[in-house]
Amino acid sequence: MNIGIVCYPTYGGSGVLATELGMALANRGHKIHFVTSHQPVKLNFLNPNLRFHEVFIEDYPLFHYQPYELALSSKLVEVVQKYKLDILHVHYAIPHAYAAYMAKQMLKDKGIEIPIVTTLHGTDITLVGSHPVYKTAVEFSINKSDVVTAVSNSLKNDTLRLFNIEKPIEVIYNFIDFDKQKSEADTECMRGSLAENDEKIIAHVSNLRKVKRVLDVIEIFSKIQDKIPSKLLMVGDGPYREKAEMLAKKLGIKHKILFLGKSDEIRKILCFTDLFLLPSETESFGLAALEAMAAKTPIISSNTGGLPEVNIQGVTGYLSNVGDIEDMAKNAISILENEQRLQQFKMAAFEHAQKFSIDNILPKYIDMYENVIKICC
Ligand code: GMT
Repeated sequence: MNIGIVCYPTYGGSGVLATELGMALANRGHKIHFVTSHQPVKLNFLNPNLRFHEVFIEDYPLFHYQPYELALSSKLVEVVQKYKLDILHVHYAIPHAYAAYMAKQMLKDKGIEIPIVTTLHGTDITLVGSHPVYKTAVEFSINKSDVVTAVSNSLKNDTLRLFNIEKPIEVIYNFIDFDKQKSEADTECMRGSLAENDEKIIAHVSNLRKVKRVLDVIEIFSKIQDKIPSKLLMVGDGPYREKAEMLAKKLGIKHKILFLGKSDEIRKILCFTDLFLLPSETESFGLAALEAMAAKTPIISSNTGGLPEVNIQGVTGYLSNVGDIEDMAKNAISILENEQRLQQFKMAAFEHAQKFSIDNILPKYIDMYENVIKICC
């Protein structure tokens, strides 16, 4: 198949998932065309089946906001025609589903029919999409997509609750490529000089936005390190980094926390991590938690959104109400204080992560593409 993929090219979960999906499809012989504002950060160009088409925006002094949707829909029309695409798959509804619908209409005028798949990832529905300033257009463009998928049952239910949706939503979970995970991690899991031998390593990976409750991460760690010798690795960058550093300083634990910034070596870091913290306000799936589990790391998370579909209470980790840092710290300590229990949780996390293996999930995307190409247009 010739597949066009639209996504945010940054470190966010939806862009990472879309890029991994495109690369996996390319490895299986499909021709993949990424149409994005910049080169997706994780895109590896060694595969001749992968192409990247940059959406340029022409600036003009009159514009207060640059009309990205217009530039994207024009680019999609060009790429669909030139490379004879069979399908367009857009990740994150805003504004991609809307731009794809416009492209579809323009192509129709030229006698070309193309099916559109929209994958909902989370905040495009929960935090941003349902806001009154966007809701009408988001609802319209979801309803105009030929197929709609959501990354968890929880996100599907949120979409049906928040919008008036006239079509079925298929749940296709986020996935993990275990072979890649293995090859990118150090075989020996080098802890390097990050922590002393008697210290446990705890990690948080995110874009350090408000929704991730980054300050809770610091508070939970503060309580853990009172009882268990440990270090915290904060991976990623974002608006709450400075606030988190200030809180760590105030609590007198700054020397126990390493702010590593954005990293391309997450799999190596996870390899020697003992526990992962994800106390988010809302989380449609929690790809970061799945990546940690695939690296044999148990999860202490909130019980919001799709997290209970990924992190199983008392098996792969523990879940608590949003903001309940006491409970999260207590659960973390109970896992870390007993080496045998820690090993049990590590193995259970790894085993449960297999459910989301690329081998189980990729065929669902391929079947869905084949069906929609057959019936649509
Ligand atoms: O929250 C993020 O880190 C970024 C955001 C995105 O859209 O890029 O992630 C969302 O999509 C991920 C991939 O499907 C999910 O695993 C995340 O749970 C979801 N984030 C939220 O719902 C807050």
